[in-house]
Amino acid sequence: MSDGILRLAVFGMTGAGKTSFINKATGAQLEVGGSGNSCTKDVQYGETTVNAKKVLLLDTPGFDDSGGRDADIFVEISKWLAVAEASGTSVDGVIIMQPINKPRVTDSEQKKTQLFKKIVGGAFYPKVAFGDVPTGAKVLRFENTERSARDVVLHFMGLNSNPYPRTRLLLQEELVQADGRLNDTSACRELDIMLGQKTRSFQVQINQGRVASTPELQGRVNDISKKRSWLKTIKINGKDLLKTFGKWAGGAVVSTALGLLCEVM
Ligand SMILES: Nc1nc2c(ncn2[C@@H]2O[C@H](COP(=O)(O)OP(=O)(O)OP(=O)(O)O)[C@@H](O)[C@H]2O)c(=O)[nH]1
Ligand SMILES: [Mg+2]
Repeated sequence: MSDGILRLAVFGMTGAGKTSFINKATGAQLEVGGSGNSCTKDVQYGETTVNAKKVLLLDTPGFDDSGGRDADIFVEISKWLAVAEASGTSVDGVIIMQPINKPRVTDSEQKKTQLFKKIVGGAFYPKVAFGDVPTGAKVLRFENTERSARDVVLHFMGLNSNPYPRTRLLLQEELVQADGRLNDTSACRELDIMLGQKTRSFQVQINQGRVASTPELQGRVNDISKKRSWLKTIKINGKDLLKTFGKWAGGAVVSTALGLLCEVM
């Protein structure tokens, strides 16, 4: 963007350390999770200045593999990206955080990485820092220190000469092409496949007597099915969202996610 603000979006599974990273990079004190529970509920951001340039780091709720809620998180991230697109705000880089303190990458993490790749799209990979190695993306290490967090930000600053060229994520492009129909995006299709696999795996476990068919489990299976149908009905219009959110706040900043945008409008 010609406004000279560097905007980076941070994605990753719950507990990957997204909020911790943003706190270290910016000195913010956003709430950080404890053992295993998903922490960040809404999109929020931290801001800082590096080399006299303003940097906004977008913190997103992590997918937590609980099924239905992953659909809600995906829709929230999609809305934010659509509003960003509608307001002419660029995403200058994406950081996909992956924990390295675990002995191996779980199947669920691998699937979610697949989903992030579909949100971001191959053309954007040069502006992605990743925990694994898709072609063109850069692997950077955050060591839970202020220094390493700043180094990550500096990496993106180096990539984005000023004025920062505008780049779109695949999901943003596809939403424009599909007139806002979320279901017509690669990422939504990927999520639908994942949710379908999740219900089938629950069903197989129940049928084989490996888990008891409790009302709680049945409830989760039903919730996922409902969310899959719901995803097919969603239409996201970034411009409309911008207006609606603006009204809620009487023209002022409503949520932290929009704060990121309102500052540049
Ligand atoms: N050892 C170590 N612990 C970390 C690191 N980053 C985060 N943690 C810890 O991991 C836990 C979760 O960190 P968060 O920053 O809340 O993770 P998150 O990705 O924002 O999680 P959600 O908001 O649930 O999506 C916290 O207890 C952190 O202290 C790291 O680099 N090293
Ligand atoms: Mg968080």
